[in-house]
Amino acid sequence: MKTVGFLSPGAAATAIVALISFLELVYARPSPEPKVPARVQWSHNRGKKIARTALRGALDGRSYNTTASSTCSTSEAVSIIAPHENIWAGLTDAEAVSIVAWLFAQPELNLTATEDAGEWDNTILLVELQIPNKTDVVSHIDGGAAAPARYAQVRLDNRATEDPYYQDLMVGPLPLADSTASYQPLDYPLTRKTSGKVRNLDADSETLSSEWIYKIGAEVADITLDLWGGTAMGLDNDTLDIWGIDPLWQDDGRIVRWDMFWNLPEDEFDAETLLPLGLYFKSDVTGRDPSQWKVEGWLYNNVFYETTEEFRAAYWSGSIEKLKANVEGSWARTDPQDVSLPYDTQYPPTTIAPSGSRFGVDYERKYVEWMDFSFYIGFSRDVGMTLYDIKYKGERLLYEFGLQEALAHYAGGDPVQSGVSYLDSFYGFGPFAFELVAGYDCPEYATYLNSTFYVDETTHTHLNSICLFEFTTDYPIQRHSTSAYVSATKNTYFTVRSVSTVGNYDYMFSYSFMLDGTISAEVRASGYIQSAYYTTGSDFGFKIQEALSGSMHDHVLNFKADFDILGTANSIQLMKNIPVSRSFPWSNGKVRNTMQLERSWVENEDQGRFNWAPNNAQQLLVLNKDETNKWGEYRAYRVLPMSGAMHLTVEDSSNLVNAARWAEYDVQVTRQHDYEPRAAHPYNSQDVHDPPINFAEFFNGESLDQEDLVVWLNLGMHHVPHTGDLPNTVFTTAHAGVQFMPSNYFDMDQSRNTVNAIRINYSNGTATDVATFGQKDDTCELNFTPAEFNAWNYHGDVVVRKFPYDPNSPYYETDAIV
Ligand SMILES: *[C@@H]1O[C@H](CO)[C@@H](O)[C@H](O)[C@H]1NC(C)=O
Ligand SMILES: *[C@@H]1O[C@H](CO)[C@@H](O)[C@H](O)[C@H]1NC(C)=O
Ligand SMILES: *[C@@H]1O[C@H](CO)[C@@H](O)[C@H](O)[C@H]1NC(C)=O
Ligand SMILES: *[C@@H]1O[C@H](CO)[C@@H](O)[C@H](O)[C@H]1NC(C)=O
Ligand SMILES: *[C@@H]1O[C@H](CO)[C@@H](O)[C@H](O)[C@H]1NC(C)=O
Ligand SMILES: *[C@@H]1O[C@H](CO)[C@@H](O)[C@H](O)[C@H]1NC(C)=O
Ligand SMILES: *[C@@H]1O[C@H](CO)[C@@H](O)[C@H](O)[C@H]1NC(C)=O
Ligand SMILES: [Cu+2]
Repeated sequence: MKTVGFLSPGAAATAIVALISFLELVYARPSPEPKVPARVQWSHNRGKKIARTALRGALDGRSYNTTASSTCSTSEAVSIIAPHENIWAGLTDAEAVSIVAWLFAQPELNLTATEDAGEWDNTILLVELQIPNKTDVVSHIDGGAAAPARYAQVRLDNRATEDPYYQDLMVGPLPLADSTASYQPLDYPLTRKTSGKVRNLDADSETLSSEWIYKIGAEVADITLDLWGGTAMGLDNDTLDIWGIDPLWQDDGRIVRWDMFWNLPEDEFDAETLLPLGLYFKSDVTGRDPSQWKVEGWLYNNVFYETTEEFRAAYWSGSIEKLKANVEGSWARTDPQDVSLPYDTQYPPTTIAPSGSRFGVDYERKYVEWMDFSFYIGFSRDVGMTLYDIKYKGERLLYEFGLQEALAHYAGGDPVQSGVSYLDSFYGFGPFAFELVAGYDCPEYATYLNSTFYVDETTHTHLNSICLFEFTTDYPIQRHSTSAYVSATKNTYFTVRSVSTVGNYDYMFSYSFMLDGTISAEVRASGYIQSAYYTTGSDFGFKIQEALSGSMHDHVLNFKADFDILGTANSIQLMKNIPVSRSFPWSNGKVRNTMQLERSWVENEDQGRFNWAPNNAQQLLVLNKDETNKWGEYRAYRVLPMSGAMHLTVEDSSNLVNAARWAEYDVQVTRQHDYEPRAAHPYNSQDVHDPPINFAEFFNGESLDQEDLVVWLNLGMHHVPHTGDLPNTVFTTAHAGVQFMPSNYFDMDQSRNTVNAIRINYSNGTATDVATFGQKDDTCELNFTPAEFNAWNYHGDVVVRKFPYDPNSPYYETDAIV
């Protein structure tokens, strides 16, 4: 039952943004001192308060202060207790320590501590929770069965051999006990059954730099000095760098690289990927013996030279035109420049949370409740944040929702741009989910969580790397005007967000929850583009500087949405708007040109890979055929692309072969199997012909009729960088997203459940009644200080050594790719 209260005519809430815009505050000054608080008066609507039910009592302990002039709350999320353990949370410190020690005690693994290891030693790359099988988790959390046994996933880097390989192992059960602890190859999640092994093409990275790449740089130092006044020889005074394709060419049993020269920026900005120099060389680096590696040619100004001697001879003969270099400048620096916008130095409008956070978090278990939604947060090295057990009004909608892989597939007229197709989980999203910047990445009042990942016998903690917040949009979720009244409802939603900076690019991932029951995932890209030397021509990009081309590329990001709509027996219905010519009993025998609906089912996996229909004409509905609403319609959730629902332009990519078959369609539906938990493996790039996970092999004609289904969705951008990508790509337009919205799932719109709505009756020029439905009615005084963060609290990553275990000497260290 709603309690409805009325405001007297004329009393309206004051817009806080207007007040704050008038505040005189000094920001970002170089001193860690807290600033003097400014105080403003925040008037709440008057009306009757009602009990909040959403947090199931968690908030009931807080009294709503109806006394005027109390201080506005700035509290973090209410601390709550999750209904069950977070089965997907990582290993505890004690578990990680015990596993590392146990691994070192297994003589046949022949492990060397990373600190002491060279290129011919075996090391541990990863110790992480092996995500338990869905089947076991569901029978535990729904069926009351015992909690599934915990195992660790261990990734070894076995380099004490001529044929170096990575190997995935499963170690457990946890806690490790001498009598039961064992390890076994982890290949059930892989389509390739080779005991979890995949070759390591990166085993000799140090030798490759010192004994190969820089030696070649030294061999042509006469030319690089003449062309660009610098060298790339592995010396401190180098002003050039050399790097190239990823994945390496892997055809005909050979491992072939293309590398190129880049200018190193001399200032502190990370602009190297904007400074290509247009000189490329090819080398065959098959095997582990550098004496067998061969330079196979040079490319400069679109002319190919078969040997270094041929290139040098041509160069010094004067027959080669010296091309312009890309050099740093203000165009590549992200600090503000030419600042002269009107009123720009005044504080911009901002949002605040005057009542404090209106949601609950189990900080320890990383469990969240907001309004009628709840979910658990998992975090892994490969993909960063994943959401589990997403429920709405007590029913599970999604068992798992998260990123699987991100591809940046370039193309170009030169072999390096043509050869680059980054599969970013190789680098990992977890290690690069850096601390968020309060007030910029998330609202100042957000609640933050840490995330932890394993590296080199230590655990690193990214402080404040996941943010949780509510936000009220600048538009209502509902409104309607008549000649007698106007009604509107605030659109307040909840977001969980993290940002991973994988090399030059920053990916922002946001999962949001709306009052109507909609869930969305969005990804945005910023950071530095990877650019091309301009001689590649207009087929592959725009010219964006004197000697620079924006290198065209497709970003394709795959998300796993393991729906459980009213149980795990689900089907996919496609419903299309189609044009028809049709006559009706009332149309006098005449055919009318009109439209109608066409429905079909995705029967099996042979039909399970498809693209969104042109003109957005097709709806994808996930439903349980046995569950209908009051009107006999299926209770469904619809998958609705917001923008950037797409697939890879390149067909049967020469770079990727079988390593990213998941990128080939917009939407792909499979039957859920415990042995198909992931669309991609981080080492797919190491063996593109026969990768550990070939997604195409998931499709083997299985029925999709009333089965447990997984929808694999691709989001991304066809990115052709233009001058607006300099110095950085902007989040406003480099954006893609998808919504899962209730479609006949309820008997009516669920956003009617919020009291944050208004109806104003009016007549003959005046408002006659104002209904506010019991919105919070107290007045508080806003202390603006907490709404403005203290940037001096930014820390970077905290590291704790696990082997030997040294919990009492944490230190700060942040590793980025560049
Ligand atoms: C309510 O406001 C009064 C007056 O500002 C204050 O003394 C009291 O502590 C507040 N109570 C709560 C629970 O915030
Ligand atoms: C164990 O690793 C070392 C290098 O750390 C290597 O020299 C040795 O051959 C390896 N032993 C076996 C049995 O593989
Ligand atoms: C870089 O340093 C080396 C010695 O460390 C020196 O021989 C060389 O001339 C220097 N190069 C340049 C470009 O200054
Ligand atoms: C994050 O880690 C820091 C340092 O260990 C700790 O003080 C803080 O309480 C952690 N935050 C959360 C939300 O757990
Ligand atoms: C998970 O499921 C796979 C595939 O059915 C199975 O091979 C594996 O043993 C299961 N893992 C555990 C820990 O039970
Ligand atoms: C005006 O508001 C009151 C109170 O909600 C309602 O009873 C009445 O019907 C409204 N009048 C119109 C014309 O909507
Ligand atoms: C509207 O208001 C005006 C003046 O406020 C009054 O003269 C007029 O009679 C009103 N009309 C109706 C229909 O109530
Ligand atoms: Cu891009």
